[in-house]
Amino acid sequence: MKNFARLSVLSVCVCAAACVSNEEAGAEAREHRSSALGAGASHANAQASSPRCGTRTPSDTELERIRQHLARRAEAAKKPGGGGGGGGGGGGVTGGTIDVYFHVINQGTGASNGDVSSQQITDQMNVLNAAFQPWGWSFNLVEVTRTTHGTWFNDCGASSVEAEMKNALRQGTADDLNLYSCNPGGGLLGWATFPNGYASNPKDDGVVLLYSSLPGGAAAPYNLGDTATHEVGHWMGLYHTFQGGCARTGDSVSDTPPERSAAFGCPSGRDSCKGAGADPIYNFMDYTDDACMDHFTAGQDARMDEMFGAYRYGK
Ligand SMILES: [Ca+2]
Ligand SMILES: [Ca+2]
Ligand SMILES: [Ca+2]
Ligand SMILES: [Zn+2]
Repeated sequence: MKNFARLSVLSVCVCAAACVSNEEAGAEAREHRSSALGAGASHANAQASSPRCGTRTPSDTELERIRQHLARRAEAAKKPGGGGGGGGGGGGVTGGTIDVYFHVINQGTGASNGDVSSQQITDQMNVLNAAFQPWGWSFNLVEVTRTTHGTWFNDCGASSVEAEMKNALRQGTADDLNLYSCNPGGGLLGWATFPNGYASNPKDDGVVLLYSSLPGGAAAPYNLGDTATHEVGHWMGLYHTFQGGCARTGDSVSDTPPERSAAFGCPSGRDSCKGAGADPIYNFMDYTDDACMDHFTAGQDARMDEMFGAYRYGK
């Protein structure tokens, strides 16, 4: 069961929207392939000497394509008579309940082998809900799967293994969240796919987490569950607050001040770009410690709502 809060004023011509999405899907597929080749293995983040997050950095071309798609939707929603029906998933949403499938991959019994406890999963869901509920989104755990598979557990960071694992386990459609916990290695805490990637590769859609990043895990200072918050932020359509450095476009969100590079620890008062205020080190989309990051902004909420409506809702 899903309940999504719809924007009643938002709606688009179903035909036009369908044509646009098909065109976009092809483009995203090409993009994904070329960026994967460029990166060498799997989800390497070109920007990061740091390991925290392996989510790929979208290219300027991809960002521009998304910007145009969102602008067309916003324009279509303003047209009188554009409010009818809303079939085909063309409507806008401001929040809702997202069904979650949690896939625990382990190499045996016990937390040290990746067999995280039900309590940790419950705590993780609570962390996600606390972070997103102020902005209208909640997460409903519908199923936990547990798989003992040494290769999936230890090599989930390799794209061929990741694909095999996801092809076997992923459930639901574009507006359902699949989380995988495993041990990707290389210091990676997790990575996510973006909403606009769903159409070209639905089985790849989801979030992969280092098992010990769950609340109570061993990955201190990243063991309060905010790796999942951060990665689900990507899954909802957000980028790193340091994306693009000090450039004005940055993370495509206007109320997160730009920052030159990722922040680590909790460097209070850091201000790495001229103007626009101090760096957003307390934001969930930076690289700071779990204990440091504590919020999304209204601008990020608007971005999540737009991205979810455009690429996930009803898809
Ligand atoms: Ca919202
Ligand atoms: Ca920004
Ligand atoms: Ca600044
Ligand atoms: Zn990230």
